[in-house]
Amino acid sequence: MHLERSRTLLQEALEVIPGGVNSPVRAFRAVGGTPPFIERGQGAYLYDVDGNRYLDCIGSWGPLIFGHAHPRVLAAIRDQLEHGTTFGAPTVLEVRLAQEIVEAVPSIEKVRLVSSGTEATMSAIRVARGFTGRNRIVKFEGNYHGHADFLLAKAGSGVATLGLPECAGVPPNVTADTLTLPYNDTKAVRELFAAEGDTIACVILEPVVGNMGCVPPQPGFLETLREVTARHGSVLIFDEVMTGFRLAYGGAQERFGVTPDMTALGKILGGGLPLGAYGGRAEIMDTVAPAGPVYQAGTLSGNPVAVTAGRTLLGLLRENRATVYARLESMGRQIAEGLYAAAAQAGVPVTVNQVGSMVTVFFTEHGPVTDYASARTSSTAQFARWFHAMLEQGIYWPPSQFEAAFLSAVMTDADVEHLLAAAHTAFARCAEERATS
Ligand code: KE4
Repeated sequence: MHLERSRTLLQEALEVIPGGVNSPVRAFRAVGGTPPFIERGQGAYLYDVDGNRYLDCIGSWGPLIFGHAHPRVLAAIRDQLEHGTTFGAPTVLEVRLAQEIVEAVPSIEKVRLVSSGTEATMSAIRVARGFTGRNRIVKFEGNYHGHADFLLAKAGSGVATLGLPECAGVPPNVTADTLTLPYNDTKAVRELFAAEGDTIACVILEPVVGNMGCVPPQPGFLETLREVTARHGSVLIFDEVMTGFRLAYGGAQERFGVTPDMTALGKILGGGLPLGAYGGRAEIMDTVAPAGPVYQAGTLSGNPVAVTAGRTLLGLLRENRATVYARLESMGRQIAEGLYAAAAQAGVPVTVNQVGSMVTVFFTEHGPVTDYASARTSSTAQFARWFHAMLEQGIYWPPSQFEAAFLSAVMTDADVEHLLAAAHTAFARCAEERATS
């Protein structure tokens, strides 16, 4: 596999863009090597500037559940472009998308569209603070909710990937009201709320974590959060930017049968274009300006082109609802079981976590991985070796131990076989390195 043109482009990029990338995890700092510069995507595949083809197991970090350049999505975008790209004024399109979100997501009675997942979570928390009149928020170690200052405490994703102790530039007073608990620690949640529940504005979490690698909620965890927040008048926020429309059409809250007070959305919602949303009970959302006193705004919020892309992708999911989630589930399970078997055959100890079409291989012999502490027992060096062995065989896996892979509905059985065959070779190479190191 040659990457000459990517190497050249990376040098140019480093001259004018911090780290050469517009989002840290893309830089391959956690795994080393040169990130391929991508020229185009088509279906389940990416093609880089050196002519290499990859099976895409990232899908732009979640949005592309039906793969790249889906013809229905492209056609809808082209049609909308003929009418213009943005108006900064109300349109029927955003009303229709809002109606579709209300219909799809159990917790959402009213919704505000924004342009990213960060905006969605940041705004949801401001609304929860405004609605309750309280300041303190609870998040969980290894959960990432975007890069709003007050959320960069023990975050996951790029913060975990880069091993940043905390984030420079965030004044201590800004995170002073951010309490962080271990994920899945029901006892710690109960103790905190018994002692101080009436001071907590909200709890925000990834109902299935993707940002420390895939970590599902233990039985009773979501139900406990629902119980204690209701009892103490705190707002329960599910950050479903990653899980929304992926783990079920109604997201993790539909899959697990636990309805939060508010939900943040992104990724799939935008159909591959910049779009996020936050919503919840009408009495909470009616505090948002201009209906109420909590201010939030955005020049391109509800952008008609992004809304059109998102509505088209949601339409594809609705049309295929009976089959697409079952397909993603069975493919996810087949890949998880196949990865585990391949690692066992090579004698490489791993823990594989999988929920629906989210999968992570943790290179640890100290499983199960149920929280950030157990996730961090993984060998990032072993993961890096495995990652590059997969990449050299044409499998584009997330370049971090602390991220989840995302499967797409356009992957074929042959793609799955290719992935698992590559994994066998990659684990064998890890075993050789272990033996000689
Ligand atoms: P954005 O601002 O990147 O659209 O969304 C932030 C966000 C919020 N909540 C969850 C659960 C998320 O996963 C994200 C963003 N996820 C990362 C991947 N782990 C995006 C990739 C990146 O940062 O480049």
